[in-house]
Amino acid sequence: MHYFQDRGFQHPVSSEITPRSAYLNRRAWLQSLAVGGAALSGWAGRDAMAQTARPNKLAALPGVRSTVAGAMVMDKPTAYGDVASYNNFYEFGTDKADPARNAGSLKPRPWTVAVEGEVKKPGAWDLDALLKLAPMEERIYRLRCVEGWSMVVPWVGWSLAELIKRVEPTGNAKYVQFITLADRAQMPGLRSGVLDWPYAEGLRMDEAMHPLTMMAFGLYGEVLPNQNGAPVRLVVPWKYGFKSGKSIVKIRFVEKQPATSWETAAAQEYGFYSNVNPKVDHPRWSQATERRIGEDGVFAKKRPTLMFNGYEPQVGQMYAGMDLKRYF
Ligand SMILES: Nc1nc2c(c(=O)[nH]1)N[C@H]1C(S)=C(S)[C@@H](COP(=O)(O)O)O[C@H]1N2
Ligand SMILES: [Mo]
Repeated sequence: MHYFQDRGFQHPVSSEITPRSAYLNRRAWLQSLAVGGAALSGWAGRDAMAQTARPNKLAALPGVRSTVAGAMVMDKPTAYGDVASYNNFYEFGTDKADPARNAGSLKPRPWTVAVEGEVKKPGAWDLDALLKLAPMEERIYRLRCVEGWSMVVPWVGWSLAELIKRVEPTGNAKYVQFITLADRAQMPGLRSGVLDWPYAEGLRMDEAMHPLTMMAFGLYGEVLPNQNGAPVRLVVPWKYGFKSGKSIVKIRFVEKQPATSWETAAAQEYGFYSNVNPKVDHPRWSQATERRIGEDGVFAKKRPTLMFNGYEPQVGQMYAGMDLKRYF
């Protein structure tokens, strides 16, 4: 991946500056000059430079570099091949390789997302309307799975707040529930009883409105691979990955804290909040460190897990005064 090129005018961390990577960076830059020379002048050129190189596997879905605080982490993005082949999507099987193998049966079009509950403007949003709802942005987020691994993904989408503003929540809307597709004809994993289907997740209203909370339609400048939650998924980067429901079909605004599939399955292990927190261990394992996918050679060091997955400056205030051991 042409990673350095994507950092705009920021500098990579010093440990990553090696002669070889500097050379590769320069070569990528020269190639971009050769193919896109005209686009390099002015703002359009800057936006183009900000975008992550496409793998050319699926339809293009470009996004402009996000200006949301915290939206562009400095970590090197995980290779597309890893992002699209090491997945949790239990509707297609519980093995990491199952979603990529089985999700070909998912039909991401036509698609509608129903918005209901405590809103003044309930209704069904067609995928094409959602794609046009707000400008597409590229955001490079860390994703930390509760199992102890992490990735860095260049998503394409917009802040969920954009949709929430348009549907006008009532004063009774305190939480948002997300329901994802559960169709036995498309999803072989539904035959297993590992979770209650459909997969359900939830956020507090302020979490849902936070600019980092994202509706993602793509990654690496292309539409989402089915195994990553096509055609639209949630991404909540400071929470464990399971809060980020894939292939969303319903968004419901409610007054009471909604049930979630993982809490229903094992309430002692998976709380409603599920903020990434290295100081609150899972009952069966530590959450202090993580394995970054792509760095898993024999000599790879584990990385320390960061409070709120590194997004504490942006999200910490929402939890001020809360006992995070109790509200895990
Ligand atoms: N519908 C649905 N969404 C889901 C899951 C799932 O099994 N079903 N797994 C979650 C978990 S545990 C993680 S870590 C992330 C993984 O996203 P990725 O495969 O795109 O990396 O998706 C989340 N969203
Ligand atoms: Mo996960």
